[in-house]
Amino acid sequence: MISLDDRKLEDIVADFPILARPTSRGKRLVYLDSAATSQKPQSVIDSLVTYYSEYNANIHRGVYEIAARATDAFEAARETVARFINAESREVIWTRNATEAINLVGYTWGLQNVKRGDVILTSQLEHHSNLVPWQLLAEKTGATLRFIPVDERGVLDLRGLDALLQGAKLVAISHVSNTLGTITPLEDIVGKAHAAGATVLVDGAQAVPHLAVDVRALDVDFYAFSGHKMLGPTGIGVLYGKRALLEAMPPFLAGGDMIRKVEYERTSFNELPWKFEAGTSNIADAIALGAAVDYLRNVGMDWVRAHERDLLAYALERLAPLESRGLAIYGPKDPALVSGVLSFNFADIHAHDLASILDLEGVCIRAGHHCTMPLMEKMGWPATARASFYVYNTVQDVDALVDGLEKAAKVFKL
Ligand code: 7TS
Repeated sequence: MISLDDRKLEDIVADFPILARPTSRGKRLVYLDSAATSQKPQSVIDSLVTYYSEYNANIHRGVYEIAARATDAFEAARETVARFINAESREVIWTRNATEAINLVGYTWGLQNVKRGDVILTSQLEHHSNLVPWQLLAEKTGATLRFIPVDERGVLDLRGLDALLQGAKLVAISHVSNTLGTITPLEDIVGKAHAAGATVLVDGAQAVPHLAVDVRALDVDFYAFSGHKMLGPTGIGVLYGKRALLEAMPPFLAGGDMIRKVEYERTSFNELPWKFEAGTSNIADAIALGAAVDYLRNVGMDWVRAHERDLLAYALERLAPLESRGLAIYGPKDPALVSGVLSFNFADIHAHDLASILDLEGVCIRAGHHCTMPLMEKMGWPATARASFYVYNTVQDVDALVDGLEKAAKVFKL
């Protein structure tokens, strides 16, 4: 049965000011689109306001007090994030988002290491951010793309993995699918990939917000994620890389801060992590991401995972009666295999119409291809409606979703 810890959950909900604001139609805001971006707790908002109102200054250069405070807070946030994923601080590179982190690897490690005839192995369920960069790299280098297939449930089929890994230089795979929420069994892939001589990059954009992630235990080489999906602000993301790999890589962007010594004809580069952080960094948002991680650590990632599993189980139970009226739920219906994502279609109602009807009730879901067009094409879904859960969602939110779907059934006379 569902064991939602109500007092704790009430306190969490109260930390998110946006959830207390009714919609323009006077409805309670039911936010079920955290896979697109999460809401922000007051502590994260305060962190931004405090930086700009108390110690806004550029970092790594000013000697005055507020510049030193800004530098300290910026580097402390890096340490907080590093500890959260069990990395060293110098292995945590700030980027704008997961997309930029993945592209950074493509343009540096990729162009340096991937050669004609090499194989880049990815999967059929990737977000475009973990597909298009590898298409570009393959085009530039003459490498070949290969795909781990997904079965009809949307689960990776690893039976042919050994053959797929032959000749692989890179395995680029998501930790959690944004469209279906399926969790990739990385432990079944990473060891084999390394044994085959491949480097492993994991797109963790949908994992770090929802699961306890330990990059060292996973033994991945690169791991990319975004701050805005994990209670942090937009515009800040992370590339984790194993130190030896990052040290051997050429820089990505060039300019200030990433240098040690510049002469007219040549430059020597800064040490890690700053070698990869050219120009003025996103100081405020990095600091606020540190505040978001503090918040998540306080809540506890085990609690986050258990809470989302409970919500998903509850949603599956509440939605089951609608299946006889044409509700199709995609992905494995097993909360142990899935993070807090629920993708569905309802009879022949277009997903966008469903999302619009739910919006009238204050329920925010996403409809479309979720930046996984090849997966949608393969599965034969023109679009899906997607509800995604996070720390601040409640059973009442799930009830509002179900009520909204009942309304849609009435409108469409199902
Ligand atoms: N990888 C995965 C698995 C994602 O879900 C997303 C964003 C990205 C990469 C890119 O993240 P960004 O922060 O660099 O944009 N996914 C979604 C989504 O599912 N709905 O909106 C954005």
